[in-house]
Amino acid sequence: MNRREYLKKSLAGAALLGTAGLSIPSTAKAIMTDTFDASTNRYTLPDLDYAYDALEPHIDAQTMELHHSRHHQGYVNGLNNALGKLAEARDTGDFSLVKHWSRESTFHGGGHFLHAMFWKIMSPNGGGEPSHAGLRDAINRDFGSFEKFKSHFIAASTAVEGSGWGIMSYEPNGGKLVIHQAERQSDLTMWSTTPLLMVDVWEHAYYLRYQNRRRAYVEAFFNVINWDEVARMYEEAVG
Ligand code: MN3
Repeated sequence: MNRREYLKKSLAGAALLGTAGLSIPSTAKAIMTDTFDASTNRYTLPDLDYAYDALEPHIDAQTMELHHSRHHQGYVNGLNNALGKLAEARDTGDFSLVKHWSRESTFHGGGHFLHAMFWKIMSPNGGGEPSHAGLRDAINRDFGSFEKFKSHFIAASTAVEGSGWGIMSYEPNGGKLVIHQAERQSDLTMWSTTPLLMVDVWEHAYYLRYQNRRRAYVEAFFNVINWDEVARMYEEAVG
């Protein structure tokens, strides 16, 4: 996709966001669909909507160029590589490295998604406070005031242990904005996903019946999956 097409799609996504209020998932979906090239089955690095020096003096041009062209590209490559290795494992039936490639796909997938969104939520014309009434009201409601939100966000972002992110998210079940931290990209969540199917693998979920045989428990779990409910949630997530 060239820059013009990407911009057009981004603008369409922004229009959608306007009608849906705080519809962060639609932005996430646009990122993950716009950067996926179905013809090669690979994710691609999205163009920025502005020049590398456009965020000066707040973020310098060299940092932006290295961050986008080297670091983000590295996550895109890592994600494609991991997804390829997992496809290979499905073909050969050799899942001996599934833990490694699952970690890699989550780490790099989280990195790709968060960086693509990071570029989108910055602008040379940014700063100040939100003018969108719905977002302003939600921040006031959920954090007390814009100033309190800002203090909280800065404190949480500054205090991330090691590498990671400070994040404000929409928590769709409670319908609230939340601030949280991510260590590394993702430990171990991929932020663009809406959970549809999950199995509790804490020992408390299976130890009495299966002792340390977690795999037998997960295999047995497939006998009790309510696929009708999974399908209903899938329809909701797809919209
Ligand atoms: Mn980064």
